Amino acid sequence: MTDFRKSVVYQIYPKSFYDTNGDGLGDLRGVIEKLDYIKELGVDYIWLTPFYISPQRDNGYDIADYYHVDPRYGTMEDFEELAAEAKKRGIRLMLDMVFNHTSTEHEWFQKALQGDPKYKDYYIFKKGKEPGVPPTNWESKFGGNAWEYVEDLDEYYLHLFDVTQADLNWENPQVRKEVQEIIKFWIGKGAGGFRFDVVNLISKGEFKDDYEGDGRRFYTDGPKIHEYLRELNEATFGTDAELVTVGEMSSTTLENCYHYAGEDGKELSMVFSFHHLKVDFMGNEKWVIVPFDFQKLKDIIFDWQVKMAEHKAWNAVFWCNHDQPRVVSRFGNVKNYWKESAKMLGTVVHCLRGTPYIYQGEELGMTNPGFTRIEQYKDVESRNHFRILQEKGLSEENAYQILQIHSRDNSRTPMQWDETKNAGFTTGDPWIEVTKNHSYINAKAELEDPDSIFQHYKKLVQLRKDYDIIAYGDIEPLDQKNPSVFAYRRTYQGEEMYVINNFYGKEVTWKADKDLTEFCVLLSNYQDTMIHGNQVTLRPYESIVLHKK
Ligand code: TEU
Ligand code: CA
Repeated sequence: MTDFRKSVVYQIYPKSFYDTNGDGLGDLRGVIEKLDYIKELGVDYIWLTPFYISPQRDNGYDIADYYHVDPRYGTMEDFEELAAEAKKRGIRLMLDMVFNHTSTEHEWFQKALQGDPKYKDYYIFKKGKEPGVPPTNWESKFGGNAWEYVEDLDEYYLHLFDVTQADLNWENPQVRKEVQEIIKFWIGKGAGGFRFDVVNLISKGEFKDDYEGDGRRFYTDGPKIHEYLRELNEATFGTDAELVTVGEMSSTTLENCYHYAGEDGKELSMVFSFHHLKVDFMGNEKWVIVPFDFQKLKDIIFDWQVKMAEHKAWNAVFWCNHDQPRVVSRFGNVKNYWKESAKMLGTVVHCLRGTPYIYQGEELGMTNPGFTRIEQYKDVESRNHFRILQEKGLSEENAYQILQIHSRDNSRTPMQWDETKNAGFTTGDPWIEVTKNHSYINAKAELEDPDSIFQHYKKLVQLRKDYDIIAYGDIEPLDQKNPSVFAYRRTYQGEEMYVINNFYGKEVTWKADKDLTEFCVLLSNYQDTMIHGNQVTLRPYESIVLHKK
């Protein structure tokens, strides 16, 4: 049996991965063609973001038909071939399930709009507080009020995301039944697991105005969330221990995650939480420019590491996904220490307690593209906020600076396969521009270079397989207040591991509580190490993993 604690997951955003028919959009056949590349990295699972029928307002997170492959991505035969070819290589597919909302083009919503009472109750329709005033003052995560008025019905429907993403009514048992059927269908098609999109938002609490925030307190980790997850688990994936699940938990709490990802397996295998990726926000406000808070980053990661372990609950650990800027641009140093900092960041995450996720291109050290024109941005959230920021009085230049740092498109540029035009992603015109640095940041070059970021990630994946201490060991933060070093110790059955990382570009000497010369160096990002007794001198972004039996 594959143990998800010893596994590593590789996330693929098919639209930007590899295009096989020259239409500028990546496709499922593109994933099939690149399976050997993924195999080379050594990962166990691929998480595929949505490829179902969708108008693509939110790149597939707006699903109009859960049972069919969008022709832009291929056919059901392509999916089946992909599942079979992956299996041959010992790789399993985790499918992305979006059940907080559907596209407004979904048949259910279309029937609801026509006033069909059965389907109206699939969604959350409410009367306005008074003519012209939405039911609550909640804000959509993509900007503006979260309710949309439908004249024919004289009612509003809830959309926590885009106006074309209508929230489903999980209170309705019929909706929960539909969801179960969809999951069973994909298990039948060979899914090896699931990632559940914003799944902690499905249980809406009271519909009240929020005078202190944007409304999230009323629907995040809502009153029936654990009940719904247990029901789903029992009715579908819970019957097969081989199926691994991860829930995307928006603005969640540790207390809830102990249950979402508890050892009893009654809900999910593990959770994504995002608090550690808000350290360059102002509170919950992401559309600002502030330097990242290193102390906060460590405090949050360690808090989650230690407390989830105490409660025997399991984390997904990650820096990157299709909603986050590239980590080497965010916390590393692309200009002077691109390679060193990308490797260091990989090590920090992969030696933690939890299942690591690698987002396509992260293993190459791909960077933010630095777009300078709004036409280059495709993401609905980025485009909305570009407008909203200027409505608030920011200059266009300022709005661009913010997008360059925070836009979700930073991670959605095409995968950089080689140095040729369009980075070898497509022979046509790519749907989103390729980042210019593909002349040297690309898979072909890094597969050939024994010292590349790719090779470092490959070693990290292998280390988790070779050393049980990484998968099963306890974790203890070290020198947590150190202003530039991110260090921790893992322990397991008498074995010890030190993971010591310089997070900055200045040399620093770090003192351990014991003699480090007795340890073996398992991995580092320099040719040698400077260890003397219990002291280690760390060069810019130096990262060392030490082990003792
Ligand atoms: O994202 C959920 C989510 O709330 C964020 O990641 C969001 O994109 C960000 O906080 C906005 O600042 C999931 C998907 O990963 C994302 O791609 C979808 O757009 C979203 O749900 C809606 O389905
Ligand atoms: Ca294509």
